[in-house]
Amino acid sequence: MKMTFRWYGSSMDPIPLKYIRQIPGITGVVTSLMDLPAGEVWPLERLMKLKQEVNKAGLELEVIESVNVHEDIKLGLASREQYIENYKETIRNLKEIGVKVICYNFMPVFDWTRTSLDRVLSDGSNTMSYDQDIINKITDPQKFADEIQNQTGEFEMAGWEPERMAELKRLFQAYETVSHEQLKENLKYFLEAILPVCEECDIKMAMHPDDPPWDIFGLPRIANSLESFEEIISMADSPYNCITLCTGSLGSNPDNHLPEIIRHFGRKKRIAFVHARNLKIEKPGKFYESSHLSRDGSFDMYEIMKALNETGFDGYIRPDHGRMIWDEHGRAGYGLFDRALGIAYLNGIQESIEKQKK
Ligand code: DNO
Repeated sequence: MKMTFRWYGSSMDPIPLKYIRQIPGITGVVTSLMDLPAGEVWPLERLMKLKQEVNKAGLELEVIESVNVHEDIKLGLASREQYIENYKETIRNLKEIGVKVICYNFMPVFDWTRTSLDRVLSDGSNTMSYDQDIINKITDPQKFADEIQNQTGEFEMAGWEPERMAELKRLFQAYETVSHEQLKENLKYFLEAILPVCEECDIKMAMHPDDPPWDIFGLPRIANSLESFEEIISMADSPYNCITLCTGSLGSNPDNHLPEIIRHFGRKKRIAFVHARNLKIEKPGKFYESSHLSRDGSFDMYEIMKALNETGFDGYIRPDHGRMIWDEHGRAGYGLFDRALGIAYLNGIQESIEKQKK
């Protein structure tokens, strides 16, 4: 498997590529053109430049996270046709720079959601947390979104694009008539349209689970369990219709048995990308993001890595959200230090699994 690191681009990420290059075992970065609104074609010229910059630092660029899906596609509006054509063109351009995997999600309106970005843990570090009781009390999602944006400092929340956040009211109204079944239909339509292009370009689509893995604010969510992903990979049956196995997103629902889900989709060769992180479930619907270490959180990271190895996983993996430690100032969840510690830890587990195999 290839160890990677999410990086937001030199104008948006305070972490220099040369630091990332020094993390043991790293092969490449996972990035995107974050300033482009969802639905636009990613220009080849900009992609070439990005690739050159990453390669010059001694790193590969084979995974994009994310090419965001325009809301009109998720809503199934007639205007989706143009956005789907644009998505196809972006896929073709990504092929030109050697990309192998595109991570995306199909969550209505909000991407990942947290209720706090800076909860202080007993060791003095800061972390992100989620509490469904807080969400249940929110009557105005716009106010909530503004508060979260205020906590991010100068960094925009990935997946919370300003142009989307600016029209929350309209979007909430538009989703009033979209059921879970309709959302699935719209996903199927999208996948059927783009997968032939993915096959032609040898690029896997890796769908990210809903985070948290249940409906929020009354919006339908459809990618949050073994069964729902089974439905998703079968609705458009192509080896390019794959999953981003995000341990933190799926695992915040304790009914999701992570090693079992990994074995299930790993055997089918449908896991293209892994987000490996840990979190501590405090009670149903309430959790905080811990260090990657198994005993700090609720997941057995050794069993997770073992399941990946057992199914011969040879895709891309990255540490996921880290805490803010050592007074680092950066993008919530995406600092350098704790994610680098996460990689060192995953490397250690991997080495011991490989030695035991021999
Ligand atoms: C948050 C990320 C998500 C993820 C998207 C994939 O930290 O895991 O924003 O990138 O959902 O499209």
